[in-house]
Amino acid sequence: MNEDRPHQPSRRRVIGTLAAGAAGGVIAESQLAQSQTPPAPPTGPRKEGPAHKTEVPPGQLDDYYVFFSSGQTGEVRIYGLPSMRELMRIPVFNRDSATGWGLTNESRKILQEGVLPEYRPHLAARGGIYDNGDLHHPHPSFTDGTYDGRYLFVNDKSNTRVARIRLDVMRCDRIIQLPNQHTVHGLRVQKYPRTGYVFCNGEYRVPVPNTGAVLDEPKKYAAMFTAIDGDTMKIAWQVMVDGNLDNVDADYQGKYAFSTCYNSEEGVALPEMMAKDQDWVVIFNLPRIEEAVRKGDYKEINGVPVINGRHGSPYTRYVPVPNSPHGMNTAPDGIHAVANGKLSPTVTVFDVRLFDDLFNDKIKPRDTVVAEPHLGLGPLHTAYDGRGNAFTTLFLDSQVCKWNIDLARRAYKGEKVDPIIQKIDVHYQPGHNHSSMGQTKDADGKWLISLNKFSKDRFLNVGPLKPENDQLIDISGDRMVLVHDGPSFSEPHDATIVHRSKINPKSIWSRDDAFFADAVARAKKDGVTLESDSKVIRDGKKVRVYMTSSAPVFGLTSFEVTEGDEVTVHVTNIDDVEDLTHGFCIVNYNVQMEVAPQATASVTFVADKPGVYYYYCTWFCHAMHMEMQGRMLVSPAKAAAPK
Ligand code: RUQ
Ligand code: CUA
Repeated sequence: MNEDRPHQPSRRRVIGTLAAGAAGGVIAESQLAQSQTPPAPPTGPRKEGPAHKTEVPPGQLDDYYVFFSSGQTGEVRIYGLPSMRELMRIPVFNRDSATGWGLTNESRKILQEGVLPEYRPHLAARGGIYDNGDLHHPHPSFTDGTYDGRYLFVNDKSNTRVARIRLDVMRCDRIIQLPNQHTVHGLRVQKYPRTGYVFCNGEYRVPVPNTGAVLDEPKKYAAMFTAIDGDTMKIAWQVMVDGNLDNVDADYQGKYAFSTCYNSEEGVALPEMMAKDQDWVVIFNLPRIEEAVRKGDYKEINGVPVINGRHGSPYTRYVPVPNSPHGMNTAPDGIHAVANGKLSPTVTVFDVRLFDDLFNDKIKPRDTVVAEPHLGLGPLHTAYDGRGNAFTTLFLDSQVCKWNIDLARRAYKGEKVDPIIQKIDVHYQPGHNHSSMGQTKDADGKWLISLNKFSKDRFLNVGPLKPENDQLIDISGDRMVLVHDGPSFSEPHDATIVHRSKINPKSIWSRDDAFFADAVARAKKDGVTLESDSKVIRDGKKVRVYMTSSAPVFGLTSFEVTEGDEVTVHVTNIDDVEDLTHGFCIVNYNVQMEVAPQATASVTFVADKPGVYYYYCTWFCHAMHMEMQGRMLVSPAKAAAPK
């Protein structure tokens, strides 16, 4: 064991360190021997120890899952916390060579169905699929105020889409594109009684409908607030608002959602958007909106009930807030919600219990504000520890500010108290932050991640394009302590930290999974049993190739098709050993897919070039993995047609 640890400190240094730290200063030989030969790390859940807090020794597991968005990369990344090791990537709006996301029939169907009919002709030349996405906000589904392990919902700002990821298999199963709306920026979910609604903010204002009849007349544009039913992934309703919509959150009572607006001026150029020093938060009254849908108080546009939520409507209230506010964050106490001032050094604290009175016109909009502490420059997002403290990122100051909500309320009433507890430098320019379980009523106040947009000098220089820096901060004590720098590729925009007890993924696929139900149905029509048959079915110019994969062989060592055939290859991984994934790639044919244990994956292409083309396994599965191969023989079209 010792030969694995060449950098072990010398015996003398160990004695010195231990002696300095020990109360009595007397170190027994047996203790010393123990310190030099640590026991083999146990497997299983991580135990709290005196070692460095982020260290998760080999063989031990992290305490939390972190779901990172990846911004313009368009995927979701799963990290373990506190180690901050990347565990997995889930392709969503991007293309992914490893898994074949965007190449397989199963993924293409999801991506194609996620395009509105009006945009399908526009994408026809690209196979009906968007190639890019801008994934900002990953939010898991709730039941009763905390995560329930069913789904993760994510937005695509760039093509106005929302995707759902199944947390049992960590794979995207549905995508929808929203009509009447231009971008989805803020995305959060209903926390109570369950999700329920997925709330989606339209950031840019456009003509509704956007047909070209209205062009350069910004006063005629509108932004839309959309509620998707997370169970069906259908749009429940939309609310047309004044101004625009940036970020959103919801209460713990299931009554209200609220969004920040940075463009109350309704401008289309920067000076216009910044003209006023106050914008607003718009509050949506969910029961009233549902009532409007029932009663028919809406206009149907592109098949969606659109409710008028502009100033003066019974469905919304607009609360003035300084100045171009950005993040919107509900506290785990179920009482407070914070709008982050961005261009104002303040955050605005609401007491959501006052919203009933506001909607009944018993109080004025600003009466719902119970604190507005001055924190520093560029407040963007706020996280919570569940003990009454809040942590706000200060973009311009490159700091995280810890402050106390109760002290802020007292200061707002005129008491001479300072709500600020501590400021810590982060590196550099933080956007989002997120605390462990902090967006649920189970906030546990242990960890905070600060997602910093710039890393500058923190890492080895990798050229003009630098990584970003996700810093881990220990918030379990009275003071914040920075414990880890985490470089990452563009752009971990936001993250959600979920305790591992909330999520329970499968280790191998179930054969009846809906993800490959289409392939199962096709096989059935062809009289093929996917789990045992390897055969070729010819149906005119269409050829369906079925084969199993079992380390280290494919069910077919070759198959023959004719130039011009439309070929669909189905591979079923009949290995049922955990982690025994196969891949299927055809050389020079733009075909590649991953087939995890007990999964079926399929891909369709035209065999348009005659010759011999090897297919091979791309996931290292066996000592004979290199030999896991076969040949596709494509005969020239002329030879196949007898004269
Ligand atoms: S917003 S950096 Cu796209 Cu998440 Cu605040
Ligand atoms: Cu199968 Cu490598």
